[in-house]
Amino acid sequence: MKITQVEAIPFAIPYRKPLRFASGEVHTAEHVLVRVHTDEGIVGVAEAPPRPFTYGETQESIVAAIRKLFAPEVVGTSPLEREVVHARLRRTVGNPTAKAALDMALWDVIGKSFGVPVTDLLGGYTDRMRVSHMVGFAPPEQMVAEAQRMRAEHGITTFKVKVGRQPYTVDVEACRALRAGLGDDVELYVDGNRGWSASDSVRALREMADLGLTLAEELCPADDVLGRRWLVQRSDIPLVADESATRPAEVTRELLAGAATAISIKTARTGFTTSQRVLFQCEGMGVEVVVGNQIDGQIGTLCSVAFGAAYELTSRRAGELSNFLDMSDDLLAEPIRITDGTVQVRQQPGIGIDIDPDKLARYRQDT
Ligand code: MUC
Ligand code: MG
Repeated sequence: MKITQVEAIPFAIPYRKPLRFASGEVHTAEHVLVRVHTDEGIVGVAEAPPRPFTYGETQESIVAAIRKLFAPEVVGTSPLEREVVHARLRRTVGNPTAKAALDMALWDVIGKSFGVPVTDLLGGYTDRMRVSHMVGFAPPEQMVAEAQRMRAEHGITTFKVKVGRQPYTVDVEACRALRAGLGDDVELYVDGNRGWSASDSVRALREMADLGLTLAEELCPADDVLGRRWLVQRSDIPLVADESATRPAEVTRELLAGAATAISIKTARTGFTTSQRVLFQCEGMGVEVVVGNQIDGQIGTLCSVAFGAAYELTSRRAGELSNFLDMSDDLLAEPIRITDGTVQVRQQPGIGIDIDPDKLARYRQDT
């Protein structure tokens, strides 16, 4: 089987409610649908979310990188030659979400050609993931109301709270309101998106010590090299590297530097092939992981579920899989359902992404 064509289709779907966090905000999902066609008529699908505040990519740059650089490199290869494909993609630096979407679309082709779900090809550990919901910046009472609604409507009991504002006490108050409003039987953890200094972070964690937080993600910038080590030494909970650990070498650097003690794995930036490498690195070093959210739509969420459910280590913690709920619509023919706080792996060959052609026609921006 040979790859015959790679499509990069820009589309835009507004959010009903924007997600706000310390490094930016998202009002519209301006993503890129990636489709890999083969000479056997199998089509693999995934999506790339531009996140300029994290990777420098834009929707236009992703489309250009795929059309001009990556498609010519992969057309003519077999979808099974993943090492060949990746060696060629590595000739171009950066562009993580463009490369990741292409990688996942290849795995979708492979799953479809063997007639098995990608989760089973990857590791086949389980058929579902528990869901963690990210709560963005808003007045505390709105943050509490959102979390309560997620619990009541979807059974979600794990919440990642966005922090990193100035002064840090604004976020301490929001976390306090969430604990008071939700009670002790929910899991709460925080993500600063690099918004605080190391000293703010230490003070904030001390002031929230009674809230039972389980993780603290990317509280201060990766370039605060000694500050991050100092913070790790003063924290009672794992410090998760996200934006500072976007590829295997960065994971190694952060962990060996003592600057982080857990890793966020995002299929949106490392696809399935490189996410596997990051996962096995963490497993080998005895480091916990979280399946993170790149503010994914439903296509990206199905990719995270397919990967997260494949392994024991990624299934231990709830994955961040619910923020598509704030989008006004999506491209899937069959929307994802979150029930009892879990999302099921689609039991069909590949990742299980069936695109609704009418929705694609409505939201695509290249026609
Ligand atoms: C997250 O975990 O940080 C916001 C910025 C980003 O890079 O990803 C999202 C969620
Ligand atoms: Mg994060």
